[in-house]
Amino acid sequence: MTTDTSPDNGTDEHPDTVSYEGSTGGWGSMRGMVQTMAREMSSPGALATLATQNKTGGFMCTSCAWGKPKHPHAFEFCENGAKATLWELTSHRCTPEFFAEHTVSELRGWSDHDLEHVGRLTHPMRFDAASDHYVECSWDEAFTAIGAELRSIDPKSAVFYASGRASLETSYLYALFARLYGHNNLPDSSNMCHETTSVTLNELIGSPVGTCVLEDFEECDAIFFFGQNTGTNSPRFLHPLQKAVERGCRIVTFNPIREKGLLSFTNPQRVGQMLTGSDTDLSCQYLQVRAGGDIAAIMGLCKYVFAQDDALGGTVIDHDFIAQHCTGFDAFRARADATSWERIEQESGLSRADIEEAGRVYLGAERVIGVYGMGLTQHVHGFENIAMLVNLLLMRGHIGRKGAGICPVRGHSNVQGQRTVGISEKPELVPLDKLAEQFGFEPPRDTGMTTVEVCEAVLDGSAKAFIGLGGNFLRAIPDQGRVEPAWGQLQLTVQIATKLNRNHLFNGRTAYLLPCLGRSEEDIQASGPQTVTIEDSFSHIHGSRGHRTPASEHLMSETAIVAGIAKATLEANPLKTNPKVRWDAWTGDYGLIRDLIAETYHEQFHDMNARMFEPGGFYRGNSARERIWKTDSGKAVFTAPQMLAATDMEDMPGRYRLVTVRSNDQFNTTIYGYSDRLRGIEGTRDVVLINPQDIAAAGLVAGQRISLLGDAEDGHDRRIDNLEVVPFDLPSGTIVGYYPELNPLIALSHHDRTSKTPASKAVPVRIAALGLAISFGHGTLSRNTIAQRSAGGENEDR
Ligand SMILES: Nc1nc2c(c(=O)[nH]1)N[C@H]1C(S)=C(S)[C@@H](COP(=O)(O)OP(=O)(O)OC[C@H]3O[C@@H](n4cnc5c(=O)[nH]c(N)nc54)[C@H](O)[C@@H]3O)O[C@H]1N2
Ligand SMILES: Nc1nc2c(c(=O)[nH]1)N[C@H]1C(S)=C(S)[C@@H](COP(=O)(O)OP(=O)(O)OC[C@H]3O[C@@H](n4cnc5c(=O)[nH]c(N)nc54)[C@H](O)[C@@H]3O)O[C@H]1N2
Ligand SMILES: [Mo]
Repeated sequence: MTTDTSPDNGTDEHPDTVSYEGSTGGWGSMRGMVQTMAREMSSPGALATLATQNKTGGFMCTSCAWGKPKHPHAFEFCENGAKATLWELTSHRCTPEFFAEHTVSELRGWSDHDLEHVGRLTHPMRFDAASDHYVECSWDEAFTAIGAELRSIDPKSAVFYASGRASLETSYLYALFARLYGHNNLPDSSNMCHETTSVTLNELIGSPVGTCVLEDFEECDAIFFFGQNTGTNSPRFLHPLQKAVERGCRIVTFNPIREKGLLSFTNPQRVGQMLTGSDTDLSCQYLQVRAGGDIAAIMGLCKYVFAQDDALGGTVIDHDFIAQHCTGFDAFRARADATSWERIEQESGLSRADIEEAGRVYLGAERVIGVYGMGLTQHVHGFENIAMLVNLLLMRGHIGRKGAGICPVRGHSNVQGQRTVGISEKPELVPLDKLAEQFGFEPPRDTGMTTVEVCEAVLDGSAKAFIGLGGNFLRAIPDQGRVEPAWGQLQLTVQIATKLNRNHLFNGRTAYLLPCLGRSEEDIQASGPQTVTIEDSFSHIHGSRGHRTPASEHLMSETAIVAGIAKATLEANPLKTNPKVRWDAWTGDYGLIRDLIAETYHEQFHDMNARMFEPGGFYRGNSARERIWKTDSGKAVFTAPQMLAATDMEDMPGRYRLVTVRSNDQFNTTIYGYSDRLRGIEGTRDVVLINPQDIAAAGLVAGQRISLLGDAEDGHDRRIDNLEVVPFDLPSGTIVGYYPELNPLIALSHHDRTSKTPASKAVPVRIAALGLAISFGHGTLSRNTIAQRSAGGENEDR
């Protein structure tokens, strides 16, 4: 299915589906922001704080990782960045009194929204299992108890998770602490997100991160966009996209959902557009690929390029570049030749004519950027998804040139940076020899656990302790229904957080909830107010300074908390202290930590303290951008994928591919509210979006309540009830619902084969309809039946 979105053909929404009439941005985004302010009763001055967001000398937004330009707009923030800040600056507080009123078991019945809405955590708390309450404790007590627990277990059974927000300074210390203590179990939210990118790009082009910088968007002629929802998840990206389109750049989008943000944009920073309600059309072609159909779609594009190259005497493909810089090209060509258009159409759900039209845009452009997000990474064959995009770009030498390149859009504001400075379970990505020399110790060399492996270790009892530096691990992972009940067997759980979330309600035998400063808040240490740094999606490093009064006088900075735990764990015996490890000094002056980072990663971070406030951030460089390929072969690698579908579940009647996505009113597991404005879904998140023909074929009706059943063939029952059927413009067989509510449907084993990133897209599920609802005495009995199968129409009970 494809839709032409050119202005003369712009009103082609499916007539009987739910959608949003406006464009992205515009007054709708203003209203979205104002609603969050009202809801959170954001503290006085919150608006003034927003004006310093993403500006030199101000603080860097805690929402997405999109680049911060050298010359920022008057308001360099978006609807969702503002929401994230206002959410942090709420005037609501989650106090010891609140915890005295509610047992932890009771709070498990609360929604994600209601838990965080209680407000900012104010005091360090210890979980008291006997009373089922959190009780106030002192920081000293917490650190001493945590240190004692950690010393009592094998370090290799401890997990130090990080959720992508904490600064480079905190992250560096956290990773150093793990290694001094004795493990590499440093999974990070990236393991559920762009780990597919880190692994694939590293193997194919010798760089774990994207090769583009912000300025490339000023020079590219075409952008090929795969599975990234810009309007919601990185709205500041809409500005460069709008400018690119206005100067003639063409955008081709592959996405099963017609996401508003990639269709049109009303720039809230342009008075003219706001007053006249006019907008800019973004995608020139919008291809509604099936979930998991991108390998096939890109194979189609490549086949078209080969055909044109043959027809035009080898002038289309950059054969010189390939000869000099690449390996694997012949095998890839052979694979493309052996792949029929028929199979490409079947697997992608797109017609050959549409793919060839996109191919003409590709060939008409001198500089092409490939952009992608979770729609490529969160698949069983996520590696091959990204590898195919690399193939497409390499064919015409679009990597390592200005205005061209590969651009994964990162999630958390410092998730890329956390990996850069050592939070990684893969020791080969960390300069361990350098750390050994710098701190005089022998770091562990064995590979640590990924997120999926942590879940397995919790299930089999081999994990003993979990520290969460931010995040909501237990809510973000797949197969929650299985992992949650096992969590209580952990000996120690520690959560460093700003707000209460579901993970905090599942505790180990010893458990602490430690409240930290947010990034917008002033962080004062022995040497005075502190700056922290973060790395954006484009490998640029920015200083960030909070100016707000902290939400409570009892908060500590993340850096101080990590150092406090480390010191209590490693220095209990004064005779064993390491003179090169100076937790108190580092906490007192973060500039000293930046000196350490600059020493460990000299080439990229030299003079970090002097450079951190450079407008636009300082660039730490990328070898692939210079066409230096740090791969095994020393070349950029073409891949001949073994499969055309990114899922390994066969199509069969009654089986659907479920895509879990974010709404416009959430940040991951933080649910701001119930308005997915840009998709026209209001008031609820308990929905399944289905194509109208599929609804009819399954014998369902719009508005009906159904259940979804996991369809992994591993013997575990997975089920979510009471979801409303919403007719939505989607490819047949692809259905959509919200993360994290639907996470219990995803089998732990359903992950990218190479990187182990959970495959939250194209999850195999079945539909069970509430059948006859029979009124019986006082209650209502209902019988569950599997819906009429789309093909055979047979019924089956479960
Ligand atoms: N406001 C806000 N901003 C955020 C976040 C947030 O929750 N809220 N989260 C942050 C984080 S951590 C991340 S990782 C990013 C996530 O940002 P995105 O990468 O945009 O992630 P998703 O919301 O999962 O949306 C994935 C997109 O891929 C499409 N898709 C699904 N399956 C396929 C497929 O098989 N093929 C193709 N081509 N497309 C597909 C979906 O329709 C959707 O448009 O955003 C970050 N920014
Ligand atoms: N089904 C499905 N599952 C997914 C995804 C999906 O698309 N579909 N996406 C995956 C992705 S891309 C990601 S990144 C993960 C996200 O997983 P996580 O990063 O673990 O989860 P978040 O929801 O971002 O974490 C929210 C919590 O972080 C804490 N927090 C907020 N700000 C701060 C701060 O400044 N410091 C500290 N210490 N804590 C803070 C708050 O207590 C808040 O409750 O989820 C993954 N799970
Ligand atoms: Mo993410």
